[in-house]
Amino acid sequence: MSEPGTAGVEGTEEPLVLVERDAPIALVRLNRPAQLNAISNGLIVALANALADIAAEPAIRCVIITGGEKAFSAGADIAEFAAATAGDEALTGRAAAWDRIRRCPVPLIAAVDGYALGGGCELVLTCDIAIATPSAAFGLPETTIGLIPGAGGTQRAIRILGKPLALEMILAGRRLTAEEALQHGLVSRVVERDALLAEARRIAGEIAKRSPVAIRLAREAVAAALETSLEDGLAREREGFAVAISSEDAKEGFAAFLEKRPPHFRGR
Ligand code: DAK
Repeated sequence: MSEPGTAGVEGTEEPLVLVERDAPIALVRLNRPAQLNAISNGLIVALANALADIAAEPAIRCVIITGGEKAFSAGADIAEFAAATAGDEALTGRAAAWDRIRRCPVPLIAAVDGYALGGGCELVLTCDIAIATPSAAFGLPETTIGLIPGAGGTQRAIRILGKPLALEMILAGRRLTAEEALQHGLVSRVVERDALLAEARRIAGEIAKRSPVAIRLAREAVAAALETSLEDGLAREREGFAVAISSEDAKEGFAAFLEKRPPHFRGR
């Protein structure tokens, strides 16, 4: 999974992301612990590649993205940025990798322990669902180093957290505790560290039980709420509903309910 010359631990062939497959769930762990999982170009490309590989495997129905105990991710690699300029190919490649992650066709669950700052917080905002331990801390401190969030933070934080809180985070460096993140809808649960992955797997397992067609259409309709007007979003929902109700999966879901048995969805 590692890219040439982008070893997780400098000078070694340690991969930048570790992938464990246990169908229907894959777990992807960011793996630059000495740099608090700072997002280098290599790391973001490795993550996008790992998700593309996983998305091509029909047996995998949900992906959990996690980091370490001290940090989910402390954000973009500042040392790398220090050597970059706006037109750099690496920066362009980084944006393309973020776009690929955003469009991942498989649901993503962020399981967050420790710092989720800058790009780390943006990765959480990009995931479908996020859960956290009580030690998690969320922030968008880019302006502290003269940058602005570059992976969707200015757009998603305001939609998810509302303007005053998003702007306090972006303009004044406010960090959210896990409880605050829960209260404001950035995460859906806070669980103890030793239960974090089990809880993420439990949620992933629930997603995997359901119709893949319905999951895909529901994600697309919900994404429209963040991306378009209410009118367009409602139209997208109506279109998705029409596709869902004509699917084999829906027929199976109705039959299973009426016959009082579990459904066997085939993703069609
Ligand atoms: N980059 C590089 N190295 C980092 C790092 C980072 N973001 N965060 C931590 N490290 C490294 C430290 O340099 C240190 O390395 P050594 O000195 O041991 O070699 C090691 O990780 C441990 O960090 P600390 O010694 O600082 O640990 P502390 O416990 O004292 O502090 C901290 C932890 C997380 C509070 C602190 O490390 C910190 O403030 N880190 C920086 C957080 C930050 O400012 N993040 C935002 C970065 S800007 C874009 C996409 C995304 C973005 C931009 C554009 N495009 C698609 C265009 C995103 C931008 C950002 O995220």
